Amino acid sequence: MKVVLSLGGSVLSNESEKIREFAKTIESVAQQNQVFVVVGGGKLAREYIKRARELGASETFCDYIGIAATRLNAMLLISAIPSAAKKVPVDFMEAEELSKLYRVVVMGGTFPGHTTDATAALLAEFIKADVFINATNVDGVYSADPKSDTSAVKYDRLSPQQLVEIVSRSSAKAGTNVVIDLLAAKIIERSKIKTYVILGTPENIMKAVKGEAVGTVIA
Ligand code: U5P
Repeated sequence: MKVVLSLGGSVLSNESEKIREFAKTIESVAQQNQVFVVVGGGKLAREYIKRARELGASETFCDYIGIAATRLNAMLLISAIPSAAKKVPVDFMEAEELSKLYRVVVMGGTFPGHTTDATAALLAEFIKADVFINATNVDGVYSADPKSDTSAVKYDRLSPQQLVEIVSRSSAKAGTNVVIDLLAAKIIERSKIKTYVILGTPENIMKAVKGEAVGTVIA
């Protein structure tokens, strides 16, 4: 199988032990599958973007700074995965080329205007992935933001169309922390990629790879 894993920067955290656990999981998945990992920018990206904005940078330039942070995080994860390509691909074609030589390819962002959710969905579309796993800091897709709305219900299963509908609804509110970005949802819809939105833990990643029920499945 070809597996695309989107690992949110918050999931990677700062502890080396946590990163090592994810690295071990990725290596174990890679024994029987081709694995592509897209790493988010996390705290590093947020801090640098905030400061660049204060200093007068345009939003596009801030995106470039965010992309640089995602690539730095990708290099950190690569440090813990001996079988991964050392090079961080800058686009999907390069990622595919590298995957012919390595079982694990780790990358960050590509171009401005979206988050690594969308990068990962586009990569999944490009390489015709069998499954796209979005490992984040929420345990699935909810009817509303579960952190601010206690009546929010979690969906175990959604169609791609339902996902687009939910994401467009929540992203209309300023400051809402969306579980997956709208562009990613649209890509999932147009290419019908089997997608899992899971709380990012090594155990949950293994479950999703095995096709077990975990988080929200979009199919
Ligand atoms: N970013 C992009 N394009 C990408 C990936 C990331 O512009 O392909 C920028 C965005 O500003 C994003 C930030 O918010 O880097 C960090 O990525 P993420 O952790 O939000 O996914």
